[in-house]
Amino acid sequence: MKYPTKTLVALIVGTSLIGCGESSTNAQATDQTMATTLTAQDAKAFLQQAQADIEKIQLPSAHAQWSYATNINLDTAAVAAYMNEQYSNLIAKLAKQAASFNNVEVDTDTRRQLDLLRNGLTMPPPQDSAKSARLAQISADLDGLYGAGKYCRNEQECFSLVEMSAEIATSRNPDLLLEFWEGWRQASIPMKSLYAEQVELANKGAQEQGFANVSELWQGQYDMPADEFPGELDRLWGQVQPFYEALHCHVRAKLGEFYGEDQVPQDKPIPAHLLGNMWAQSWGNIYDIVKPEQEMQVPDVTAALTAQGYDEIRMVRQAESFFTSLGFEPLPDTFWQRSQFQKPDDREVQCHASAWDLDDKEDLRIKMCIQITGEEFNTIHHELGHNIYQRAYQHQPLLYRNSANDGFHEAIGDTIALSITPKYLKQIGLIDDIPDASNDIGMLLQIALDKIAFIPFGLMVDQWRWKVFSGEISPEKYNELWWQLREQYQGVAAPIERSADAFDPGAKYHVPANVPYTRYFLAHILQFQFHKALCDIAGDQGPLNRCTIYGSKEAGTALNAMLEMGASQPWQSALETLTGTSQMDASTIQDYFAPLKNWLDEQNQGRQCGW
Ligand code: X8Z
Ligand code: ZN
Repeated sequence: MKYPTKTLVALIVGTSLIGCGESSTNAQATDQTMATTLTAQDAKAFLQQAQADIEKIQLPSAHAQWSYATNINLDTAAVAAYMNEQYSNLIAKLAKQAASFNNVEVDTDTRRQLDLLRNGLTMPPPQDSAKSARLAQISADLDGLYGAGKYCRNEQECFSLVEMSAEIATSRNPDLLLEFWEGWRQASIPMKSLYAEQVELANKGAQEQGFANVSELWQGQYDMPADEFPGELDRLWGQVQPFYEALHCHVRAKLGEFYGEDQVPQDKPIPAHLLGNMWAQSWGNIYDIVKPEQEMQVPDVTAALTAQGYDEIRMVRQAESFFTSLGFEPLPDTFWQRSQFQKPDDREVQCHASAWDLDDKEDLRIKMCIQITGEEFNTIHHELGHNIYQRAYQHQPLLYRNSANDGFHEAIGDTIALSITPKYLKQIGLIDDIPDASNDIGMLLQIALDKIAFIPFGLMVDQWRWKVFSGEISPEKYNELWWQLREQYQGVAAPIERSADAFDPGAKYHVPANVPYTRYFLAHILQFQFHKALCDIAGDQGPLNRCTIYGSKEAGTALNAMLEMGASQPWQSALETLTGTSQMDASTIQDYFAPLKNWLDEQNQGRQCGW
C-alpha cells in the first residue's frame, strides 16, 4: 500500500519484521509487559523500544515491497511475502503487548501511541506460524495476480489493464467496451478462493488481538467509537446524495440518447461498461457524451499536454513545481533516479499508482505507468501529495508518522489538483485564454463527473468488505453482494450476467491489495474543505472552481502546519488547524457545485430519475 509503504497502515499489507526471531531489545520489551504491575513509566519504555524494533525492520521490508511491485516474479514474491510476514508478526506481537497497558493510567500522548499500535495492522496475522506464513503468501499472490493480470482475446493478442483502461476511456464502440470490461474480470476469478481463505486467517488474527473481526479493526481507526463511524459516513453521503442522483439522471439520459434506450434503459441502473472507466468510478472521460448542448469552452488538458510535447518526467516536474510554489522543498535527486514513471517492457509490474517513503528521511518515490493525459496529470499530483505529507511528518515519533486519518493522506494531492484551474493552466502556458463565466457549467460538469460520480463508489467498496469480514456474507454470495451494493449506491449494473465463479471485487486493485477504501470517500469530502480553506488563506475572492492557490506561500505554510502534525493529534484537531472546523462536512461540495446542481435540475425536468 503504498502510500506510506512503511507506515503502520501499510504494514498491514505491506511489510513485516524479523519473524519471531527476537532481538535482545525485543525480549526486553516482552519482559516488561509480563511484569505483574505495569506503570506509566513501563508504558513509555515499552513504546520507545517498540518503535526502535519497528524501525529496524521497516527499511528492508520497504525495499522488499518495492522490488516486488516493480518486478513481479517468483523470487521477489517470496522475499516480499517473507518480509511481510516478519513485519506483521512483530506488529501483532507489539499490539498485544500494548493492550496489556489498557488499564494502566497513562498520559494522553502515551495512550494515543499505545492505541495506534494496537490498531496498526490492516490484516493481522494469527499467532500460529503456519497460518501467518500462509496469510503473507496469499497477500503476495493476490497482489501478483492483479499486477500481472491481463486479458487475452486469443493466443496472439493480449491486453494489459493500462491498455484496456485507455480504450475504455476513449472508445465509443459498445462491443469493444464490453469485451474489455468482461475480459479484465477474468483475471480476478482465480482470486476468489484465496480471498476467502485470507478472510478467515485475518479474522483469526483480529480475534487474537481482541477484535470481533477485521471490520471492527478497520472501523476503529477514526478517533471515534468504531460503531459510530458507519453512521458518520451515512451522514456525509446524505449531504451529497441528491446531487449525485441529479448527475446520474442526466448522464443516463445522455447515454440513452447516444447508445439507444434499449442499451441504456431509462428506469434502471446504468450499464457499467459505458462510463469511461474500468470500474465506472469516475466518469470524466465521457464528458463529450453528456456535455451541455450549448457550446462550452472546457480546457482539454490531455490535448494541451500532447500538443506541447510533454513526456512523463515533464509532467512530474510540472506537478513538483506546484508544490515548490507553495514553499515546499523540491523532491530529492534520488526521487528522480529511483521512481518508476513508465511501464517497463521487460517485466511485470504493479502499475497501480502509489507513493513511497522508504526510510522516513529522503528516499521518496512514486511508482506509476504514466499515460500522457489530464487524468494522469491529476494522479501525479495525488501521488506527490502523499510524498509531501510523508516528508512533513517525518520528524514525528514513528507511531505518529502517518496522516491524521487515512482520508487526509488521500486528500492532499487531490486538493492541489483542484487548483489546476484555467487560471493556473494559463500561468504555466498549457492554455492561451481563460474561458469566461458563461463556460462554468461545462467546467463544473467535467469536475463533477470525476469527483461526485466517485463518491458512492468510494463508499460501497468497504460496505462490501465490512460485510465480508464480519462474516455476514459467505464466499458464494461475494459477487452477488458486490453488485447489490453497486446498484444501491451508484445506480450502476453489470452489463452482462455474472457467472458463478466471477469475483468482480478482485478486479479492483484495493481488494486484492487489501487497501481500505473508505479513505477515498473521506478524501473526496475533505479535499473540498481543504481547497476552500486554502483559497481563503491565499486571498482568492472568486468562485471556488476558479481559485488556484499556485504560488501562495501563505497557503503553503497553513497546509504544512497541518501536515507536519502527522497523526500526533486526533484528526478533528488537524482538520481544525487548517479549516477552523472539527467536522467533516460536504456543504463545501454543495457550495462549489451549486450552479451545476441548478442546471442539472433544469435538464432533468420531465425525466424520470432514480433506478
Ligand atoms: O488508488 C488511488 C491512488 C493511489 S492511493 C491512485 N486512488 C483510488 C483509485 O484509483 O481507485 C485515487 C482515487 C481513488
Ligand atoms: Zn493515494
